[in-house]
Amino acid sequence: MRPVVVAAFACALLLPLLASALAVQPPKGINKDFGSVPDVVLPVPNISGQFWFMLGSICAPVPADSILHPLRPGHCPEPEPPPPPPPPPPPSSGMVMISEIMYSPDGTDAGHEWIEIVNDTGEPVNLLSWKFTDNSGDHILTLFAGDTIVPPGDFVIIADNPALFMGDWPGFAGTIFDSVVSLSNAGETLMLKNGAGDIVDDITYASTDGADGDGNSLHRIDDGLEAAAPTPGAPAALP
Ligand SMILES: [Ca+2]
Ligand SMILES: [Ca+2]
Repeated sequence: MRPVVVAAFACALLLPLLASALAVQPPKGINKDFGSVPDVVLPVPNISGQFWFMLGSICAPVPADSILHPLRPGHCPEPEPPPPPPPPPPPSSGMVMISEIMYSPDGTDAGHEWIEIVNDTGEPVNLLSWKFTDNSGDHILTLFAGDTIVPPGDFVIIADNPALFMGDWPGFAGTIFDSVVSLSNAGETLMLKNGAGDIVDDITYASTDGADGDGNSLHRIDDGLEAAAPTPGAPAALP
């Protein structure tokens, strides 16, 4: 007879006798990690008081950190169902778009023009390698302050001259990119292009939209533009 079989018989025959001799009540369950259904469940203590149990012909110890479950005779508890998967992230509901245009500041235009863009995608967007495009071509974005990764809902500024922008708006504490922002006071089409060169957004403005040198800027409202007081880094505050 093979040693394993001999051991199984020894467990099956001797350990119940030992349990009876020591008058120790068997536990009411077995470790949940032993998920298979045994024909025989026979908890018995060994000499040191450690519990063992029978799974068919296998004599196995109950781990010290086991969790005992109520057990019907001869059956293991059903394994716990896996936890439900986490809910999917909210779908992208919007886009990265130009949200505000300061094309004709009150006073000198040169160096004081800027645009604002908003990440309305619901996910962080990295603007590294993106470009701002106007009628004079593509313009690279150079990070001046903040981070190229824009959290969902955040606004960032693309300024022609970040130092002058900060002089005009000293309370601004967000991300600023330096680029070429020299916008026609008559109007033109502005675009954002991602790192692959795809056009992510485009908007066409005209002086007839307003905000031509009167201190206001143009705010993106739905698919249109509306003149109102500038709000760099914040949503439009329309009257
Ligand atoms: Ca201008
Ligand atoms: Ca704004």
